[in-house]
Amino acid sequence: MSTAGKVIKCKAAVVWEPKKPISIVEIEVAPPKAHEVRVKILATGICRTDDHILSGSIKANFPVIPGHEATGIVESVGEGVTNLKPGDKVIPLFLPQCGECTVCKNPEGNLCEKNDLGVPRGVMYDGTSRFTYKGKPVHNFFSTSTFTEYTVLHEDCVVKVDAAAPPEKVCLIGCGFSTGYGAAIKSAKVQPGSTCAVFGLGGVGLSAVMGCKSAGASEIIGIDINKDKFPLAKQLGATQCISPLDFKKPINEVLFDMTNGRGVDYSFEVIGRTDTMIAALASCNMNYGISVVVGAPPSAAEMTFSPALIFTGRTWKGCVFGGLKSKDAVPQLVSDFMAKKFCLDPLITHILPFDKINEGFELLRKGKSIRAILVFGDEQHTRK
Ligand code: PAD
Ligand code: ZN
Ligand code: ZN
Repeated sequence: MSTAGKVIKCKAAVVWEPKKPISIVEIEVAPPKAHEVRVKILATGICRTDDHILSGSIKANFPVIPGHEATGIVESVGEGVTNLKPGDKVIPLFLPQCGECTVCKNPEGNLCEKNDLGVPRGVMYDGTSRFTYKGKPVHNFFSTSTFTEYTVLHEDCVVKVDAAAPPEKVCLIGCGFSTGYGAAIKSAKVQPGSTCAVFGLGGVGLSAVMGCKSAGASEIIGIDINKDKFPLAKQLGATQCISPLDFKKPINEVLFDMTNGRGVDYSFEVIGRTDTMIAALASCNMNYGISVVVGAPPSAAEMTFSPALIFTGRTWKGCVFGGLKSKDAVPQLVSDFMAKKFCLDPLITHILPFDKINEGFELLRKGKSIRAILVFGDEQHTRK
């Protein structure tokens, strides 16, 4: 029996307030309005940004359904949707690409003006949510909300991908992989033969390592306080891995020593801390070095740093979603994955049934997982 046009009752992970465990409850998901699509989620990864919402370090409107890295199938479409139909395999886009705004029209821009990042409203474009719990509205998150069996997305925030793509793998292209890989190839534009330093070797940092490698960097130094991350970083392309805890001097001085006093050509902060953002900046060459902030800063953070660090010529920039235009990049990256141009398997350390979402977050917090992927229904039987 078709569910199109009807309210769907399904399981979702709701966060009622910061610092409280997620609870799985039955919610109601309204049908899509004009230019929206309702999507059945098949697999969704747990990214550190979701944990920032749970910890309260990034602002959100509560109650909220987090999750933004997923693969799904279109269940039904609203009026005026012409490029998607029920049954299409899709990836939600936490960074929209409307194609109309000044940023979308700028060849270098990717932060579409329709985004709901920064100070999120947690609702659809029309100011309302499609989610309710016992009749009361529940907010969405980053225009996506994927920790639910069904979600509703504006057509700017979803894109069709290869129907044959394995959902529990390509969901990473919806955030972690593209963010790190794009930071290296698009935002920093890493050149062949260059030296790179990646601060933070989680799912996003390891993807940056992969990006540096594919761009032809000759030296890639991985930095993390958790040495358990080193073997995988080396497998994915890091030439050396170091822990700041093993040195008395600041890590930027250690990196200068390792690069004949020149500093690295490119550095990436993929943790989300202000001290490591400054350390990463200070680690790159004082003149032509490029340092990219990828880690999401806490909403309330401010920092002080010596202007001499940039006066000499360093470039300091940040990027959301690796600087990639989401709707253009995601289907292409899925095709590249299907053509075996890169591998996602090493990033997936756990596949868990959706009900074990709190366990998935614990694994991330304890530094035991790279990416835990939550799967619904039959997908539970899919293994790497
Ligand atoms: P993760 O928690 O899996 O990885 C972070 C890594 O940093 C871990 O391996 C930690 O051990 C390590 N670490 C923590 N503190 C330090 C320290 N002081 N020095 C060195 N290493 C340390 O997270 P992730 O890979 O999922 O995400 C990384 C960041 O990127 C996080 O802040 C997340 O919110 C952000 C992000 N940004 C975007 C974007 O579009 N800019 C997208 C996705 C994620
Ligand atoms: Zn993410
Ligand atoms: Zn736009």
